[in-house]
Amino acid sequence: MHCKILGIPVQDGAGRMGCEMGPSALRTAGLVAALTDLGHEVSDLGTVTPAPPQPLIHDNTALRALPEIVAWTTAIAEAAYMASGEGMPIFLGGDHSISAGSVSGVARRAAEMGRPLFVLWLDAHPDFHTLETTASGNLHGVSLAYACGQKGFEGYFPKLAAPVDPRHVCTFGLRSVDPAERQALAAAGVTVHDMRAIDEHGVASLLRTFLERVAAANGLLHVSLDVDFLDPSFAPAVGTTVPGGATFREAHLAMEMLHDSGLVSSLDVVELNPFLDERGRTATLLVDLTASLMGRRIMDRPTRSH
Ligand code: B3U
Ligand code: MN
Ligand code: MN
Repeated sequence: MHCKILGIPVQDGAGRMGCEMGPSALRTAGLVAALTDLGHEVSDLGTVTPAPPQPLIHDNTALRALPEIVAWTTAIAEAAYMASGEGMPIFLGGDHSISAGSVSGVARRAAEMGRPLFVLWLDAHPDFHTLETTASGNLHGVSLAYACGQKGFEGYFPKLAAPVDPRHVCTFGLRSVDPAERQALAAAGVTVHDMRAIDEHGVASLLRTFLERVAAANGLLHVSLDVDFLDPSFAPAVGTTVPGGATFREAHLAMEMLHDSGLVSSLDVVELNPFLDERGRTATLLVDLTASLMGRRIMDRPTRSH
């Protein structure tokens, strides 16, 4: 596989500073070597730079850094479109607002290829607010809703070439959902596997069912990995820790199954805040999880997927 790494040092979408150091920490933790060791060709395409921000006014006075995030989204969507189609773009955040651009860019490419794009959103949060409903005003909380073509982004965020069908989205690991998001997820038909569902049914059965749907539709699959999907006890480097997250083995199992499916066409690794890390352990874990997604395994034996 040809891995194409893009650094996207956005922090204005999160409530606190530090995510701009995310790409550097992931590179320092050995991402390129981990992928090369697995036999992949790796191109580090460097750092995306934002378009110049334009003034924007919105009725929701809580919104923070709207012009900056819109400018980033424009640039990221273009970079994602250019990097996709062949090989495996890996988008290094940056906070989760970067996925407004990464998902919309790869969705445009998938539509041109005549393939449906599916999205697996590994996160404590669904990030399904609109510009009207977000109370925090932090725009890392709106990226999935935007990419799915939810209402209210017109005239602010770039027009979507190909909105993702919300019925092709699976949110996985949720445990912090605001009331407006709960309602919007249900209305849009997003698949929600919250931590309760993972506790009851396990990662393997829930993920297998989703992957079978992707395969049956001949879909492409974008995976968006928010650090807070993981339990903060071993992934502390994130601004929005929520207890009760995925364990070390649950996360690796998900990555190993994703690899075995052969369906993943692009990946986000987001919300790493190295300022909050403990001697690089979260960055190292994210590199190891990315390696599992790209084929590292404990024993040289394929996991049975059926
Ligand atoms: N839903 C809340 C909290 C949140 C969303 N994403 C993160 N935190 N990381 C909000 O601010 O929109
Ligand atoms: Mn998120
Ligand atoms: Mn989150």
